[in-house]
Amino acid sequence: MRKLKLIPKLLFLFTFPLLVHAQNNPVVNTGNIKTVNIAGQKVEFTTEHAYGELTVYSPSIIRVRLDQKKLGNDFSYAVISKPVKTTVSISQNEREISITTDSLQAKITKNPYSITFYTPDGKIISQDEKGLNTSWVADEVTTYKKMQEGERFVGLGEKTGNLDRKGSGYTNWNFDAYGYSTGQDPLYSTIPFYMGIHHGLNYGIFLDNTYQSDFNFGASNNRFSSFGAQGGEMNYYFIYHKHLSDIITSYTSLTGRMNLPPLWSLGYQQNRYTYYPDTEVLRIAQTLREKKIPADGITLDIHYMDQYKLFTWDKSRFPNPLAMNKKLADMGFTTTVIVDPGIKVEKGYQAYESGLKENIFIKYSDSTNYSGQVWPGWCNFPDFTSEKGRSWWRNEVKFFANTGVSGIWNDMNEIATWGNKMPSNVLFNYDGALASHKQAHNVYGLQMARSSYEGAKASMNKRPFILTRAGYAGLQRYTAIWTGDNRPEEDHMLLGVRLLNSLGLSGVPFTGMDIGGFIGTPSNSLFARWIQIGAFNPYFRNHAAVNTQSSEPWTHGEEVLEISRNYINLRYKLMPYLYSTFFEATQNGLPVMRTLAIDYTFDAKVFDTSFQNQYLFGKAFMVLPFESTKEFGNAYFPKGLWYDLYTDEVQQGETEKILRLSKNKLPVYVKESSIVPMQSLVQSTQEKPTDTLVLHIYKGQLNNSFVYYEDDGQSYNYEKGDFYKRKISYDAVKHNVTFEKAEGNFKSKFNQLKLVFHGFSTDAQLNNGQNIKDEMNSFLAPISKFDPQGTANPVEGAKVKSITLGNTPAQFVITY
Ligand code: NBV
Repeated sequence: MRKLKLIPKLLFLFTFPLLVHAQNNPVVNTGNIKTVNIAGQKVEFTTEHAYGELTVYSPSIIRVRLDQKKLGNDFSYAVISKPVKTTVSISQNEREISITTDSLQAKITKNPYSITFYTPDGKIISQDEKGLNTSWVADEVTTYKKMQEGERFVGLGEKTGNLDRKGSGYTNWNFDAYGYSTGQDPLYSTIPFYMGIHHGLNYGIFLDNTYQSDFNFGASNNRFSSFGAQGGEMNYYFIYHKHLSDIITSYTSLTGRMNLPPLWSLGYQQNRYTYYPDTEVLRIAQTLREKKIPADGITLDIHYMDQYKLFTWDKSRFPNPLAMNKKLADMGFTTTVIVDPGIKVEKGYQAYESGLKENIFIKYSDSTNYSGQVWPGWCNFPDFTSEKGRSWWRNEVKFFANTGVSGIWNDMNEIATWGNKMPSNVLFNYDGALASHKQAHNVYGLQMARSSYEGAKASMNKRPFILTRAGYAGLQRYTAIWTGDNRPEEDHMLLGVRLLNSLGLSGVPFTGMDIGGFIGTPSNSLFARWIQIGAFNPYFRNHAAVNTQSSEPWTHGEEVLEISRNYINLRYKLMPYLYSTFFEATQNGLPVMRTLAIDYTFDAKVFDTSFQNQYLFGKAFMVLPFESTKEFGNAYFPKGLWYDLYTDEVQQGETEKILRLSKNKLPVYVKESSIVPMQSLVQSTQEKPTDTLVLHIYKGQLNNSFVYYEDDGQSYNYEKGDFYKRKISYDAVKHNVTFEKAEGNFKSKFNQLKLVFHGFSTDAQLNNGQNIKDEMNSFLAPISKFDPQGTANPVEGAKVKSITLGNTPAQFVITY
């Protein structure tokens, strides 16, 4: 009897803390599902504490939205595609809702709401962490996913740290990270997209929320990975494919792909903070030509402006910019200029007055213009999140077209102001939705780059080149990006490689870093190594800050000059390969610079911190970046055969090897079965190479293909069919190389085809019976002998089968 009396007391003791917990709990969970409405490819539901929606975007993409209030206006600066009509079956019972497409399944349990994604054959790809699911702490929303055994994480754009982000946490809040440390976070741009890898499976998650967002890949906890934001909806896209590359392709089907760049932007770019006056700019250009350093771009930093006022030229430094740019163009150079968003508050200054009149500046909540201090002093800032603001900027940007400029470099667009503390009560139009700084901050840079792109495209009558420092997911549609104010340090160079690789994983193929390091002067050997790596970066820019030693390739002595020239030469000879690789990026979103994690996702070695910097440049080249101070480097060769670029020596895959390093040679290997088109050396992309396209073919056991692409490199005529596109396939079983029928109306600049076979046995026969034994020379001579004058063709003397292509588009096959 006494025992029975005790029971209510004990119950009270146990439930009391729980009740208190429930009443005062600052964490609000979604709770149980209350109502469900299935409509086509969509499921709408309400839970105890939230509204939800799941939409099938494609067989491989499912979008999830959750909010504490009714789901708002569906607007995104990142996502440009609508759901594709697809076969999907959606059903429900008391316990769960099941969604099945041809490639993916999702199950939402109802009590409480929780979602799990499965492969078609029922393997768990990703699941909400039981008990945590999605919840809110005040306005902050977070989704927690169970940490799978052995799970790795890659991507998230411009983020420091290791290739495998397991154990780290990151914040997205675009930040002017001057001289950042190699572990600093956040940096300049925000791409809230990552991929998880475990048990031979991989998936992608894109959180499309522009507020400050936070990602946790097992930092300070052993339970979950999570993603969330300081405000707005939980709004994420779940993507599943068998291959990481297909996930990137799907992600870029949502956020868009890069446009074909102007060919000159793939050439070497000489920058400096700052070249002035005009005679100095011309001297630099002239010196590049005299020293036979191929180059295409000269970039002008802030000192070209009159007191840093946008859309002006300093009249004493640049009395006739049009004439200067014309002289540069005659030498084969193209000019890029910097722009910052801040418009100087100054009575009578054209851009300020017209901005005031058009009422395009961002404002405090009391409708007065926000002022912040940057280079010109106090400035107002155009609202690029309004069509009116963008249209104003597009119009102003005509100024550059009128003065012979072809590239626009968007700087300081995080927004950076002195003090870096723009108040939260500054308002942005947000395309009609009106948003606070908190919501608009991370998209400001993207919208500025977009406005520059649209303005330049409309006024320059050719493909413009746009570069940005800040951005948000989808930035690849408008602009290239570089990694800001890095340091001339060995580990910064390698961090730069990882930043570019990570941007590539996150849908951005056109990326670069300041070669040599921005803040300070690199050692001669560091500069040499960095420029070698730069030749294998998508955007190849040499830049240095004001008050540092000048950074042109000739400033580090004769030896470094020769090394620089060799690698810049190689870059120019590879232009047909590179341009075709960029074309591929426009088609499928795959990066030009590819971490090995893309092709060798389930090989643990590629994530090893000793090997994590290795990457593929396009499909064919594996680049091994090592510090310039090292005498030996530990290399990893993934599955397959790898040819030393310089000697053709073959390396078996799935092996490690200690390489002896030297200053004048960057270790680069070519993947078996590769097809690499090259051209003769030119001093700029405006110079015509000889009419022979040299095609290097590497023997291998894999089938492979390469889409060769060419057009005029500058106009939009390719949109009307003026291109030359030809698929070339290597068949390891049938022993042949097939040139498919050429597509497009463009007449190739190459009339001759020279085939160079690597690794074929000495008695191999071509289809015409010719013995190719004596022609099996290496791709490039050893670097010490390699093209020292910058004039010789590196494939001179190498093997070959020459074919006159004429303009015949017909298919032909070469057997070996
Ligand atoms: O415009 C000057 C610099 C520029 O050279 C650099 O590349 C940007 O990242 N800019 C930052 C302004 C601040 C430099 C301290």
